[in-house]
Amino acid sequence: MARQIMHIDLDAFFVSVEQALNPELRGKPVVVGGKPDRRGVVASASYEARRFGLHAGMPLTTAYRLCPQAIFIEGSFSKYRDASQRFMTILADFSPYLEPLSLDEAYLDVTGFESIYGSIHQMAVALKQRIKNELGLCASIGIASCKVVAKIASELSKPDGLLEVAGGNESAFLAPLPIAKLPGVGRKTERVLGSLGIDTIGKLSITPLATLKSHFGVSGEILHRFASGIDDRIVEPPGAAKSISRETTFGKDTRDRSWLKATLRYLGERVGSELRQRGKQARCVTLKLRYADFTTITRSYTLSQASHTDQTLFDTGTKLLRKELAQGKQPVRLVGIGVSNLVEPGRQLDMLDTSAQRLEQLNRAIDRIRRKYGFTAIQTGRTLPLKDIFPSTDDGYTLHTPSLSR
Ligand code: TTP
Ligand code: MG
Repeated sequence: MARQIMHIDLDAFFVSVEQALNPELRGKPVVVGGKPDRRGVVASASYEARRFGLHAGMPLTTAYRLCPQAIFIEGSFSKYRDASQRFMTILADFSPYLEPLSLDEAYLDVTGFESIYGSIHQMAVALKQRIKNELGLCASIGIASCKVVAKIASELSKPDGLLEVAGGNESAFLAPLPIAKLPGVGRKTERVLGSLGIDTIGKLSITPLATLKSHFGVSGEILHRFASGIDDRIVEPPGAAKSISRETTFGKDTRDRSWLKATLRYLGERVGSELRQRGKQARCVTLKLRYADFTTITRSYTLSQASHTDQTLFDTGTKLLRKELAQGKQPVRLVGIGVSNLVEPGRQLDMLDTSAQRLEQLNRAIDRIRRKYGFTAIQTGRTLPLKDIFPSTDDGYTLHTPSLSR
């Protein structure tokens, strides 16, 4: 079933909270950030102030020069935090699949909710209405089949907007937009794309992948996917993925290292694919072993650089395994591998060397094949021993005990 995702962002958030509390400020150019003689910058500008060219990040002195009649407010964070909490509580009333992104912004997975509200559009209308009634704030909402399109839609619809991009229309919707509208395209990327003659998302989407990869490494692939309206990141409630792990108990206790490694590799690939699916990288890898006498140990290793490749998980897992088995304990009953300390991918443009890029591309390619043809459609040499032992389904091997996850 096609997904339905909403991106909700409050309009001129800090300013609007002030205006909701103080009617005198309504309909006027208002700036939150501080008095104009201060060295700070504009945190939020009302839409009336934006008509004078004011925007977030602008020095207050410049803002004053452009619009001396604006009302400049210091602002107080506790008010905004309270409003944010009430905002998120309202969203959670509409769908439990809520992923807050910042104080005034969240994704909501509303797939299937049309049966309750008549349509997703009507659901969004009801949501905006409640935010207006209870908080006195305006929300802009984008609705689409994936996060990136929903986010762009909500921004385009501002202020007080509601924009739905019908499934199938994603690329047509994105095509005419300037590339700067694409999340992840900062000034630097925009400049490089500009030098290649790419100024719209449409042009970006028809640029050969190889060209983008040669300039941006793996980020080039993400740019390309986003530009085509392809984004399979899920809406992830906070805390849902503090860690990801897979473990299994053997049919018979074992000391066989190649067998242990094959299982570790397989479980690591399961963890890796979920990690990439969630769009995260891990800083910590943990090996779990249970011995024949049920003693259970975990050993963790913190990576110097967060990663989400199967290779890193396996290399780190086997390093921990080798160290542990060197102690010559009993046969192993259970093996597991997990990742924690999950982070958003870093600024990859700066950091990636070519071998890391190749690995990452390989992982993406494997993920694509597996999404299409099933998990065991493609296998690494390491996991081959499992092939003769376990039956496989589209979802992977049926291990002796299910590979538990959290
Ligand atoms: P935004 O949603 O980016 O901005 P906004 O809500 O003021 O305006 P709109 O969404 O209608 O374009 O950020 C939300 C709040 O975060 C904003 O009200 C103030 C704060 N903020 C800063 O403190 N500094 C900044 O540079 C930005 C962009 C936002
Ligand atoms: Mg906002």
